[in-house]
Amino acid sequence: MKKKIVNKAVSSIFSAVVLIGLSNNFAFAGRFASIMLVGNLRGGKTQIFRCLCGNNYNGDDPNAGNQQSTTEATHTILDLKDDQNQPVAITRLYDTPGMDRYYDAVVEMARHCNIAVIVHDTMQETDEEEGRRNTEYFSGLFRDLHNRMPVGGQIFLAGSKIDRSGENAIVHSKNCRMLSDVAQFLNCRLCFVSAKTGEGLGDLMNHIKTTLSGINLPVVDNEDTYTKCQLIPDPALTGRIDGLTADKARLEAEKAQLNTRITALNDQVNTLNGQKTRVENEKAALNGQVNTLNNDKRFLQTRKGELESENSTLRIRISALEDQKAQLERDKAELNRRINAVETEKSGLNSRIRSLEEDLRKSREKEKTGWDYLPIIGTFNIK
Ligand SMILES: Nc1nc2c(ncn2[C@@H]2O[C@H](COP(=O)(O)OP(=O)(O)OP(=O)(O)O)[C@@H](O)[C@H]2O)c(=O)[nH]1
Ligand SMILES: [Mg+2]
Repeated sequence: MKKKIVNKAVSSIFSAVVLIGLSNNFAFAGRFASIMLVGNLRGGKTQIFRCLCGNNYNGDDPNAGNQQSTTEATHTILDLKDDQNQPVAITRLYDTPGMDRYYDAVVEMARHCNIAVIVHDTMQETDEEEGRRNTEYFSGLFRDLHNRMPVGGQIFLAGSKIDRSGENAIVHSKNCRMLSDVAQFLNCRLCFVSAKTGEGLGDLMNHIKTTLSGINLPVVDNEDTYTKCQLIPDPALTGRIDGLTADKARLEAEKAQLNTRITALNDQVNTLNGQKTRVENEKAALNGQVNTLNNDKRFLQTRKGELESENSTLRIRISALEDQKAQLERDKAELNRRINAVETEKSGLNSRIRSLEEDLRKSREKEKTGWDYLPIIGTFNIK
């Protein structure tokens, strides 16, 4: 009986161990993840991809065929395990092309990816304008990826080629600073790696594993979407893209010409506006003068009215004075006539006085001489 109980206990423990083991296996065997390396041209994605897949860096080998840009999304399946060699996820790691014309197709891939690693060359020559464009590019890429990634998806930033930092410390630190600003702004993880020396790749892989362990992953692998050659454009499309690129270049040239014309026209408009302002100022000044002159005119018209009424008063007075003058002339003529009459009377009287005096003198002579006539010795006049 005792032996039976012991056997039963042993077989229960054994079945429990087997069950736990199996359940662990099933749990992890069914976790499938996808990771994409994304970023701009020549950033170092393909070399990082090679190294994460367990291959050697061959970026400096001219015969390796890796000097050319990637034109296809390729993937390798990695069976990721943690430090305790426990399975993390069966992972499709995708390398993607960095050329602009694949941008839309590449961001569409994010719909299937749980992690996207944005790779940027820390040795990229960057002036202020370029730095601003890079920051905009990262923000736009982050937004486009984030909008498409499944729930729980994570985006990392990876600064690449750090083995070259000694070649130009200023450029390197500029790019590192820009990346850490972007990472802080977008609140995403940043690591620095070199595919050439392997530096930082272990950290990157650890971040990937830790992140995948915390994400709810699909239990069925149905995302075998982006196989090799998936993104090679068909010749008809390439021709069309080339045509559109040529059109775009032509339109941009036209746009530049139009912008130049617009600038010239704006200059003319500014000049004309300047002239208009001057003319308007002159007009305002002239209007001021016109107002002053109108005021003067009103004043002069009033004054003219006053003077005209004074004039008519004076005319009336003049005509009255002329009447008076005519009367005076008439009175004067009358007086002259009377003076003449008096003169005539006076000369008549003088003649009479003289004749009387003659008579008197004669009579005195006669008295003295007894003569009727004596020569005249002197005369006197009555005045
Ligand atoms: N010194 C150094 N050079 C590297 C490193 N990684 C890449 N390179 C160089 O950069 C070149 C471009 O690297 P790729 O990995 O092809 O870049 P990519 O991002 O895949 O480029 P696209 O496919 O055009 O988008 C390589 O040919 C190497 O010459 C690195 O870690 N260190
Ligand atoms: Mg590449």
